[in-house]
Amino acid sequence: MTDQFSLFRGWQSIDLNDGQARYLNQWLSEQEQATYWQAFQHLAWESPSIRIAGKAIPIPRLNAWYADRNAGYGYSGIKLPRLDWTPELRSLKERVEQATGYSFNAVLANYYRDGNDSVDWHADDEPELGSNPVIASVSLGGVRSFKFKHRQDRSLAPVSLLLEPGSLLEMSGGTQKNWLHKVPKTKKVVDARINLTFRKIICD
Ligand SMILES: O=C(O)CCC(=O)C(=O)O
Ligand SMILES: [Mn+2]
Repeated sequence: MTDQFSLFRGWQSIDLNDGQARYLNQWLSEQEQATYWQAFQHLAWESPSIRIAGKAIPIPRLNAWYADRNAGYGYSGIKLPRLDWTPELRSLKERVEQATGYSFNAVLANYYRDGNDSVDWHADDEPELGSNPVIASVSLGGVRSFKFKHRQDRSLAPVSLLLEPGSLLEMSGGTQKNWLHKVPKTKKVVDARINLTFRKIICD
């Protein structure tokens, strides 16, 4: 372990005032990280495009959507095909449910090939997630920074964390309603990273 990894183990709560988040580092062992990293190389990664001013622009990362049969999803005009859980995604989902105490029926997987891949300011506030959704986010591979900023209140300072491989970040309460988050691009040389955001789609 290098000293860029925090030494404190156990849930660390992140003070977001009218939002709620907590972070658990070194949650997966190095062996588990290596197993999941290997398995997730073979997810059905896609490079979706969004339309900006009539032009199709590929998003700066790869995506894949795995979910229960009735859990469809789309964001920013992107509708990803729903795929059935792989054994490794299902086992990770069960571990995440155990660690957080919440249940999930879908995962959006993100692949950041290098520091040029990113996700811009957004909230996971699609109507199918319901109000005050709980999102649990697992990181593997390269360390990337993750930022929160409040949607309105400029007196609340932005919050910046480093998402380490093997870590679990849980966002809940008013986080999606009141805050935005992003993974910025970086000019630093960073390893490829896979992030898995477990979600619960409200199905009727
Ligand atoms: O890669 C991350 O840590 C965040 C991904 C994210 O915000 C999302 O998929 O909605
Ligand atoms: Mn998000």
